[in-house]
Amino acid sequence: MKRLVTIQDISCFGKCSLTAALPVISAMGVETSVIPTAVLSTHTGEGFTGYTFRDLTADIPQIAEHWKRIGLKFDAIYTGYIGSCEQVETIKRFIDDFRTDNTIVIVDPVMGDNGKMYAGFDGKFVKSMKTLCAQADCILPNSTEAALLLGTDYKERRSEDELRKMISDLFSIGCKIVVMTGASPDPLHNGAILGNAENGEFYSSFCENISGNYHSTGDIFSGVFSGGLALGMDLHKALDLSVRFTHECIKATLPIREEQWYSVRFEPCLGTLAQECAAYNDDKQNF
Ligand code: PXL
Repeated sequence: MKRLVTIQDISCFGKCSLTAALPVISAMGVETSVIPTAVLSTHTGEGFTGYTFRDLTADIPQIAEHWKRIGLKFDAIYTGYIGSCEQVETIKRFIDDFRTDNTIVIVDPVMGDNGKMYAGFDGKFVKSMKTLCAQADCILPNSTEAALLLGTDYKERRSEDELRKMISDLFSIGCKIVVMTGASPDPLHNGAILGNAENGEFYSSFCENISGNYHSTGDIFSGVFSGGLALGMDLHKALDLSVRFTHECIKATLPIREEQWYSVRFEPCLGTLAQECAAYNDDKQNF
């Protein structure tokens, strides 16, 4: 069984970060370990104010020390929301300690959406996040985060060529694979574009666009993509699966959009995801 560790906060209410990544990646048949970076009463996105925030940075080296003593190894390390520059440095050390030649490191540089930074982040944090991205095999920014990492202006819509250019510019940070999430080059389509610096290839995967902003879709997308890579899927398959699953979650949310304004209803979609990944695993074992 493949094993992944995901490092991100636990927002007790709001179905994002760990409370989304853990069920999704587990459903894919990947053993999922977690390092909670902070405990928040809710996520910090639009609609919530007055949330609590308990920083767990000091626990991370202690967890790492214990895991080293018991010899834990991971096929994938996937980082999401990180609360401070200091925490970024601690996580970089964790990656240095646990990365092997067979570990894939995926960094979702969670910093904002829809042209706005999430509460509590600033330019210093962007610089710090860039240094974490430099350690990754693969980064998954949305277009807001890509603009922050590149120091360019956010634009609501960019053509596919413009998005590819941004991806190529992001290679200079040092990671081989860049996946631009929430890519919507025209009003009818939404999905993701992957660029591979090693072979110069671009690959796009789109679904029909559903208008509106849906919180937590970035975390769900990154969870499925990371789980897929941990299972050994090729980049195209992992990208197609992530785009399709995220789209299904948004579709499942539409009938209860008013009450689920803070996230998406991924729960009814987990069964199909589990079946698809089990079929992928069985098929792979036949070769
Ligand atoms: O979904 C990304 C995310 C994760 N964790 C926390 C957040 C957000 C986005 O708002 O606030 C705490």
